[in-house]
Amino acid sequence: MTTPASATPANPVTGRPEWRALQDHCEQIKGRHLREWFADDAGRGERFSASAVGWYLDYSKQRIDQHALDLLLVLARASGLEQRIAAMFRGDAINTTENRAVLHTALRAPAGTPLVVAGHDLTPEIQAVLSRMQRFAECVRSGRWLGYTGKPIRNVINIGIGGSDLGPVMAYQALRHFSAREINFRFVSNVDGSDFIEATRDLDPAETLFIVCSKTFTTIETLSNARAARDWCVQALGDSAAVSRHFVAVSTNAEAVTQFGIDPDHRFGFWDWVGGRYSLTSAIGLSTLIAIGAEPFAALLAGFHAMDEHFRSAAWPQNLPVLIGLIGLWNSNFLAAETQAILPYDQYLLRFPAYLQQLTMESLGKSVTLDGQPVNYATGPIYWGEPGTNGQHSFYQLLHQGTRLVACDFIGFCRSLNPLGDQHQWLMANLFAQSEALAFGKSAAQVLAEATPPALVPHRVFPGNRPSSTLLAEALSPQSLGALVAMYEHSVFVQGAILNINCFDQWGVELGKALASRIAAELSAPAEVAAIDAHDSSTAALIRRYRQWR
Ligand code: G6Q
Repeated sequence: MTTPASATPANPVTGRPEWRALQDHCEQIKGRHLREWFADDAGRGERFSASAVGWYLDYSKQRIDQHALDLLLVLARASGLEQRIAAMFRGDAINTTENRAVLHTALRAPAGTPLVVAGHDLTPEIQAVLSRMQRFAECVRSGRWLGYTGKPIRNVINIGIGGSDLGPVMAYQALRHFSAREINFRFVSNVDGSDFIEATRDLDPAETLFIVCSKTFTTIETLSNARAARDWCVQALGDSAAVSRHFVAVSTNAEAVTQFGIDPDHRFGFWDWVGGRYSLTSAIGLSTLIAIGAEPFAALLAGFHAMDEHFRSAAWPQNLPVLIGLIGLWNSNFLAAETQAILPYDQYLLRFPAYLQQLTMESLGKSVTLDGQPVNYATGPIYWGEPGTNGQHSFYQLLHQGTRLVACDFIGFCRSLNPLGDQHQWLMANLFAQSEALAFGKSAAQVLAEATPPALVPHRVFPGNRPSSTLLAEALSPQSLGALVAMYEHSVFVQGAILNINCFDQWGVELGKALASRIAAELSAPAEVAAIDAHDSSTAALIRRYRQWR
């Protein structure tokens, strides 16, 4: 959706002269092909690039010119991005609908960096939790933490959902190369019992530790799975006292944790100023810390922090999160790309697209401004993706020849963690080839010149001009992963600031939860009591069918 020309000047986003200027400029350049831009400027590939904190960003294959970039930078400034960045780092309550500060950046600041919010220095508490996490992780890793029957822990299961699951599972998968191989790590999130059953079926409860991650400790999925885990454990070990050796919790809700039966000393806390999808560097990262150990975990935090500092202080034309955010805005709001593919050419980043999907779509999927006014512009492109090269053999067809414009982010590493013959070379050759093919395509003349039968020519033409960025680092490591995640976190912030929406709430998840609670009661109630007909005719018919067939 592009902005309607009738946007009122009063509109704080599309009414800005800077926004209008971008629309006008977009009209002028959107017919140009990347082939022309590269032909006209031999230095384009180098010029439209930036690097920081071990990451190189090439955005030359975006359909953008210097003037568009300059206008975007002006728009960002006019939108108050600078002040908003300062407000976030300072601890202002920028999550206005929940009246909360947004301080995930404080979680990864080095010890000894005071952060005083409302007269209170947050750093000592943050460091105290981190130290407890480190001691506990070391105990588990070294085999000193014993289960109820005296056996060391060989299995760690993280129970959580959304922000209390996607960060831990993504980080574990990403950093598996650095993980303690003698411990199995599993992640249970879905309220579907199959998730829990499959995760535990081959495990010995006497050797299993559950980390129940829930900021609120009220989430139905997590509490259902935690209860199933408690039953599984107590039944096998024959004593409810076993819970204290096999369960720890990560939560802000001390009371509910104790009520559940988890030893208060085994609770790792965090704070309401950490949003779920921004919580990987809080105690929610406990499973990651157990997996990789204290030093690599510190390197992960350092990677995050280095990118935080880069975001806060680097000049915007070289600022990776600012550039990624502005390009995202350009693609979505001016070129009308509805989706953004995340294409990591690294098997360890298997869950990275899913992680980013929550980060971006929960943050930017809003249709009212900070003041509650309806927006008249697109927000929140659809993020999706798969690791390369698998995607090439499935959905890349649409990227190359479909009718939709899909913006792509390629992510790759120059050194493999598992060199195997020439396979890494092939992997990276594919990455570079895909971005080249998307940008430049293949014209009818080129296809014909290959002696293609004329009837086949239209089928073999690649239009090109499909925008992509490429992110490269030397190698996947805790440090480079931390920087990568922070880069995307802040790019979301940049888009939210310009779009004038709240990136830190998620009211859109509430209605379904409330309806599910009501329907759950109706599914189990006797037919004469269940108020099924109070629903619309579709929902009522589905409920009746379920009751009949179950
Ligand atoms: C993330 C959201 C959401 C949240 C889950 C789990 O930003 O807030 O995904 O993380 O709903 O919530 P709890 O941690 O409270 O169980």
